[in-house]
Amino acid sequence: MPTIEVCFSPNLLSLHNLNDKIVVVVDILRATSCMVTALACGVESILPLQDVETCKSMQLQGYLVAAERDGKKVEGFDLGNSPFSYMDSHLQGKKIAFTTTNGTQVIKLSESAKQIVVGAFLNLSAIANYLKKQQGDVLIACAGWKGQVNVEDTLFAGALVQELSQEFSTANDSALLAQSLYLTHQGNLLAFVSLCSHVQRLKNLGIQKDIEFCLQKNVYEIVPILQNGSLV
Ligand code: 3SL
Repeated sequence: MPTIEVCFSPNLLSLHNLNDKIVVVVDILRATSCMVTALACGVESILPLQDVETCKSMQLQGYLVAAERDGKKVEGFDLGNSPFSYMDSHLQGKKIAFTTTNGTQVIKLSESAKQIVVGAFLNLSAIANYLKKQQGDVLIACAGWKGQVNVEDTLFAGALVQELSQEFSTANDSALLAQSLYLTHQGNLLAFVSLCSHVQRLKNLGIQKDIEFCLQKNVYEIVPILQNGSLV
């Protein structure tokens, strides 16, 4: 039976051997929710990048550029980090270079993985079905916040563990911890997530709508996969 485990913070990724794992990167609020939305709405590809300057320079190569730092769109960029801004027919067929505070950092840190896919509540079942077919060991890599653990990514990890519990065995206690948290709060994810630090941090930015959207399950069927450095 393949195994499933959870890495709660990017600072713990070095404890894992990634090259024999499928890594599911998750940043529920809001990077991976945006990526799933953008690709589901017809964006051709997303190039995840770590720094703002490199991202901006991709404009010269015909990319639209998207950047978020500390929850805000970076000045001078085409797009920020709200899933609603990616539901735009003008973005269909476009390539987007994307950098965010935590989400795109984890994708880069996971580059030695056998494969990287991007997960969110929005594509939970699609990711679970994909992983069942692959039959390989899985690591769920939570973006957290600047190296710290967070509630919303851990809840997603628990939901995915729950979906896969018949087909995968747990490699260590991490999957069990996340699953137990999810099972406790699955009846009202929004109430629990509303207490979390990132929501408190984002309160002044007026993104309640984004938070509610990002907690919806199975809105999209898409499984974004990193291929040649870009998510498609
Ligand atoms: O940290 C990130 O990558 C972002 O998703 C954070 S925010 O939701 O845009 O604040």
